[in-house]
Amino acid sequence: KQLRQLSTQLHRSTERSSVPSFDMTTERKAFVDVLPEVINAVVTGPKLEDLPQIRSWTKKLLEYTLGRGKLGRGLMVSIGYRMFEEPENFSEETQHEARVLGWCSEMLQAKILILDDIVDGGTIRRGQPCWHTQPDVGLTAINDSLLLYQSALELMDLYFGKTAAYADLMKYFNEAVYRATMGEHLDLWTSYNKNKNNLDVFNMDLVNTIAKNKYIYTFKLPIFLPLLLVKNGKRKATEELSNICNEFGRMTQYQDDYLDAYGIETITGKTGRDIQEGKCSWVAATALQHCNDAQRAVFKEYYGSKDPEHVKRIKQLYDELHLPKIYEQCERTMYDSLMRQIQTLPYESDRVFLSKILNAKYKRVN
Ligand code: DMA
Ligand code: MG
Ligand code: MG
Ligand code: MG
Repeated sequence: KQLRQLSTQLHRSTERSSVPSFDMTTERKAFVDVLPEVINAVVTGPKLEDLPQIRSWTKKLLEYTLGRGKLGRGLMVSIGYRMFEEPENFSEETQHEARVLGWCSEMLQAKILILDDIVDGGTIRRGQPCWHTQPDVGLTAINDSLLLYQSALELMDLYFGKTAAYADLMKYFNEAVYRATMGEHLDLWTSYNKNKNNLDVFNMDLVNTIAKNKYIYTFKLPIFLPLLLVKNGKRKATEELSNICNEFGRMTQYQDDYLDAYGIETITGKTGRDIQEGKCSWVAATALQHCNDAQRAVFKEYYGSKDPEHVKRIKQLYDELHLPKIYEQCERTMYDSLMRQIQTLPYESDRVFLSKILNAKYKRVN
């Protein structure tokens, strides 16, 4: 324990005195302003030179799927660079590259969401019809999802292909995609609809395993990416930071699941489908922890049905079990525990950065 204290003191004595500040509105605008350059770089890329049809289709695809997101991942990359870098090493050129990289992580998110909406039967995303429901798209959306992701990889090749960070960039993206794909697999294959009446696997452990995999690309990726652009960034890419990212992912999944049942569609920009699809969500697993036998029978009978009356009955059960109150307490506990973990990080600017993310996510409604 003494050694740990000593090492923390040593770290703190070497940390810089001033924490870089940023204004969210300004940073968001600067980030959004890079999008036309990013789209242009993709469609004027060498591989599309003789393919005008693909050029215009890709442009349409990128504009439609990137335009209306919350941009949380992209902003984490761009703000992460500013916050993780020592002021004397900061450069506007690298800040610009961080924004491009931020858009690559937004493209990965858009790729995942196109597929997720197909397999989950989604219809509305970010307040507009899902890409696959567009009249001229349909199941070609599967190929578009790949096109979108390959565009992100191409972009990274164009901007970072000759840099020392390139191999690690690829490694991080590959890991994130692999994990998200495994998370999606578990999410789909453990649904109640696929295992009717078998609630053995429907528990919080499964919710957490799904979350851990699904959300690597949401926190670990955009928080570790800027460390590849920071001078000596690797020394900050610690296991402690990785654990914090996992906890962020868990909290985000619980929130996403809660908002699926209790969110307001015009605010979340999507339609809740977890009850209909029989997902092993935080809400379902928590409900089962609190059910008596009669309530469990109701769950067994009506969960995983598309009949609106059945969905209503499940939501009524959630209300009877006071899910909103349980959620509020659970979110608070996770917030406190994450804040404590963040305060153990050795650099003040990192603590400030991660606390800001946490405060922005806490009690989110979309
Ligand atoms: C999909 O989970 C998310 C990832 C990370 C693959 P989800 O289906 O619960 O997302 P959403 O509620 O946005 O459809
Ligand atoms: Mg899904
Ligand atoms: Mg979904
Ligand atoms: Mg969801």
